[in-house]
Amino acid sequence: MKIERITLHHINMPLASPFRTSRWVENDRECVLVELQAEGLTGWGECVATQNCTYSYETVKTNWLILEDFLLPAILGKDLADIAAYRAAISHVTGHPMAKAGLEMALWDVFAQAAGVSLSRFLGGEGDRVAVGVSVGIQPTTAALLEKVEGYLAQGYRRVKLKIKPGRDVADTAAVRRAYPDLMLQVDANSAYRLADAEVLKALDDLALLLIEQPLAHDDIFDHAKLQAQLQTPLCLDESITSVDHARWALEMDACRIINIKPGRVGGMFEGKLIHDYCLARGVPVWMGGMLETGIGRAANIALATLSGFSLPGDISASARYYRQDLITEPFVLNPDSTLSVPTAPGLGVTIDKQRLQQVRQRRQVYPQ
Ligand code: OSB
Ligand code: MG
Repeated sequence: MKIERITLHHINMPLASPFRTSRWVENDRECVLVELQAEGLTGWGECVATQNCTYSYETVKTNWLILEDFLLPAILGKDLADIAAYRAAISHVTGHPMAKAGLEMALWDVFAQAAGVSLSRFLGGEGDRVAVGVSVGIQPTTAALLEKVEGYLAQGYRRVKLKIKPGRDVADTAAVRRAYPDLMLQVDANSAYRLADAEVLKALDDLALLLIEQPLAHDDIFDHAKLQAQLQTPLCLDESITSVDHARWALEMDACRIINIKPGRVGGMFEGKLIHDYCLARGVPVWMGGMLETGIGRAANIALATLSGFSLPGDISASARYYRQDLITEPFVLNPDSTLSVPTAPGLGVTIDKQRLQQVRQRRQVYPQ
């Protein structure tokens, strides 16, 4: 596949409501989109970094810089046989998984289109729906949280993830558990705790949670192993797993018992599939994480989540949970069984709303310049 032309778009989409985690707030989704032209086909990709280095060190501007200076020059004008050839062409670039993943997504889209199949089938996935849940940000009060959760349950979500932080953890989670004894419930701390906080986290053991996500630092597998030894509830790592090697290290150390896979965090769907395959072989459950993606990144996440090892519901909610107006002509809607339908058209299977793209675009650059 001859890579002829790549256009970067810097966009900023207002979120329907602010999303508050333990350490930062997202008010809008600012990100880089990749539009790639090859042999008459157009592929789209989305880099998941936001404007601030909060979740990881990458930002919208570092994504743009790494793409412009290193990744695009490595493939423009080249003939790439497959995704493995792309990985080989950029193997000299250290780090910056989100920049790499955005470009890789556009290539997956093009290769699947060339094969005439949906991205789900191209990746080896099966089924026409994926089980999903909703990630609920930290609310001003416990009462507000209960109201928010009730609203999502009324919409049909059957799995809820609560963001927690010190001081807004056990009581909030216990209140939701009391209101919904059978709800599939889990929490995500985004690295807000230290190992010394183990006593607080142990109190969560009584709340029948599916998992506790990333309580400790983003670069710490060691203390997570010490923490897991003190807990009944499975730990799930998000930020700490950026490659299949990290997954292996974490599982061998018993630093977690479940893994959240985000293609953007691990450098793309290829690496995400490696983690999936590794965990499936070991009997370790995985689930699809989310980064408040637009319809483009959401379509990719849904496709990867059709692999058989994704046994827990993903953070892949309907478009309306994030945006009043998405970037695609047919937004994702929640099915009554708390699933989203898998696009069936070749490639990502979504159509970009060009008018919406123009409204939210801050900058556009075509390569080669
Ligand atoms: O830690 O999983 C996270 C959103 C942005 C950054 C990090 C995280 C999240 C979410 C939302 O929890 C998941 C989603 O619905 O996209
Ligand atoms: Mg997380």
